Amino acid sequence: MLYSVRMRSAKGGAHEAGGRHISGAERLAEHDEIQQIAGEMVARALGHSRGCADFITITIEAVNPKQIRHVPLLPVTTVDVPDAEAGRRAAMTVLMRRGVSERAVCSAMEALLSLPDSMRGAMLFCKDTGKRLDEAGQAGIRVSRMDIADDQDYHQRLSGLGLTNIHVREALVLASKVAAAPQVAAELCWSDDPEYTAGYVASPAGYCRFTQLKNYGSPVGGRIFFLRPGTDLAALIDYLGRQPVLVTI
Ligand code: PML
Ligand code: MG
Repeated sequence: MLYSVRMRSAKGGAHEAGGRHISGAERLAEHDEIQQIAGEMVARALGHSRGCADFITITIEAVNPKQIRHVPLLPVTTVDVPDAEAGRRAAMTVLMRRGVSERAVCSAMEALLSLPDSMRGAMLFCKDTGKRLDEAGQAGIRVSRMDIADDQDYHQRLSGLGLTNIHVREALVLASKVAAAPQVAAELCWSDDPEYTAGYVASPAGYCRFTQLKNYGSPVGGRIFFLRPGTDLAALIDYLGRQPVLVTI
């Protein structure tokens, strides 16, 4: 039996009460891993570079094994860029190659760059018009209930690419779940951790990292999913948040 172990934390009270988002985490754990994983999540929320959380919620919930879906791990490439502006230009090119219109790419960049602070979830944009489609406001749409199927293999794979940090570990699993949704043409993300400047464009074609998509020291990052026109939003939001997914190598 696997359990969804998930955490979200904020400072200044709960998210719903106006607290500032600090961090979130998602795992699918075996019974005897739950305590350790939950403990690590609490430690992260209390020692985060975005601030020390004063509201932490951990949810632990059994997952019906029959409901688990397997999706493939996206192949990873890294593009070294000299600064964030160059990174964003390169990311725009990749997004357009993935079928996102120039208008939508520009409106997404503007939306991320003008965020007053990071959101805990993602924004959903139409890949053609560049209009925001969800009504989740500053909370955004959370991607939940996913993990890698084989942790050791994953660690080896990432280490072989020189990628050992927790940001990649988590983001690549999330992006693999998102890219497996047929309604999603592509994703754009950069980190909200002030000391982490990297970000990526993901699609079924792969996870393309850029070493810099924002300036060092900025606590503002986020995610945008570009949807195909005609997407059933409720079905997609249900998949993203509720469908348990194991990512396989
Ligand atoms: C995050 O901090 O949660 C997002 C990280 C995005 C980039 C991860 C990577 O280096 O590939
Ligand atoms: Mg973060």
